[in-house]
Amino acid sequence: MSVVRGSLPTRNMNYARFLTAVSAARKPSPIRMLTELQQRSPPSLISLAGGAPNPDTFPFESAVIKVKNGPAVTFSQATMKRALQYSASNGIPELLTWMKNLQKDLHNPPTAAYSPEKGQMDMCVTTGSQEGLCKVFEMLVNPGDDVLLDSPTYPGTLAALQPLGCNIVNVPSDQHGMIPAALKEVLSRWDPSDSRRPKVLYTIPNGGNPTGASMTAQRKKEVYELARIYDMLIIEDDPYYFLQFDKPWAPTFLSMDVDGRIIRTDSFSKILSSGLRIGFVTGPKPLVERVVLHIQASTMHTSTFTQLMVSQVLHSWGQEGFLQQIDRVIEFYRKQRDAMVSSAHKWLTGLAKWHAPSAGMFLWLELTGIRDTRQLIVEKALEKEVLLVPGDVFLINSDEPCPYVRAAFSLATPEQIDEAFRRLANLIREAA
Ligand code: 09M
Repeated sequence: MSVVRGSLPTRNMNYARFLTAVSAARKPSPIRMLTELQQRSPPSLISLAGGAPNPDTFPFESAVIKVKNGPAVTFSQATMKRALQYSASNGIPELLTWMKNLQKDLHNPPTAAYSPEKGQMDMCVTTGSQEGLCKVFEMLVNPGDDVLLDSPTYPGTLAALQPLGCNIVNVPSDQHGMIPAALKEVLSRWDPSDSRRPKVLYTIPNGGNPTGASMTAQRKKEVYELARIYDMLIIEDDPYYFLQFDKPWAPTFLSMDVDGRIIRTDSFSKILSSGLRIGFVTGPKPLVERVVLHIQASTMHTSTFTQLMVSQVLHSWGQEGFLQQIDRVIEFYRKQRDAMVSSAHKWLTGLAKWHAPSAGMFLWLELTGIRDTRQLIVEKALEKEVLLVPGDVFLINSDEPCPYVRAAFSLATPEQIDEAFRRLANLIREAA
């Protein structure tokens, strides 16, 4: 054991300890193994082994997709054949390599230099980060397990977790996300050697959905140290990482990961396209491999077409061009945020409370004098022609009353946002 960066010596992780029986039982596809054998053989080999269809029979021939800030994406006939064909379950190699380089440049994860069994950083492509999250939870969570997260949280996470029959334990949070002292308090229910202690902690570290909260580097360090003491994995769900309005961006959990206990989900949904469905899981190789085996048995892989399209744009931009795209997106959302916050001041002062978010696309409003916003939104808001998400959908127990609503500043124009808050103010005045 050697002492690196943190206060505890680095641990040899026992990844098998974290796997559900279902995940541990996954085996590589025998046909895929033959394909790999074939790739290592001389071209004189005649293979009748592959079960892929013949792309010459497909109707699509070639494509040119114009790009706003750079050369067009062009699929020649040969590229189109590849785009229309099955591909590797972990993602197409050129996209994976590009992303691994980006991940190393942005986060400099200590695990990049580790051996595979010790938790070397690995990545796979997923069909949006939602697929990655869902498969990560299914890999790790057994019925009856305690899973830690800071609620209110993203309903997609609750939807993936709750059917697994786990017990979701809330860790208190504020406008800077999960509170380390509160986590310590929650964890004090267990002994660090208790076999029933929680194995998994989930959080959205930047521009939290729905709260807009972003964690400071100090908080992340403290949470990471607690995860080390209790030997937990941290799922860092960070789709709003690239939507941080202020630079330098806060260091990520991945950047602190001396043990190989961080599973990070990234998403291109907020920066390149949500409909293309491109996300990434980054984590220790023994765990990423399990996610890939699950992909192999379910979707087989994310659309090759979509991956090639994205990969071509990234390669033509280079990292610099990619970061310029991010800057354009940030500028848009920063203006939107400013517009929403200024309309909130104008119309909602005294009627609601909020913290201006430093990342993401949401403002979390606590409505004054309203115990539960569900009825208000479901019954009265539509009458006034304004729609927000009632806060209870983000709670572990959605039956609890919740005085909050989530307002997204992504799609409405500043004028629409202003009018929406004028209408909301009337609604609150009438209801409170
Ligand atoms: N609302 C998300 N969030 C959302 C939402 C959405 C249709 C999606 C956090 O595209 P992916 O798979 O990379 O994103 C999944 C995801 C993961 N983690 C914290 C997220 O906020 C996406 C889609 C309609 C409404 C939606 O409201 O918040």
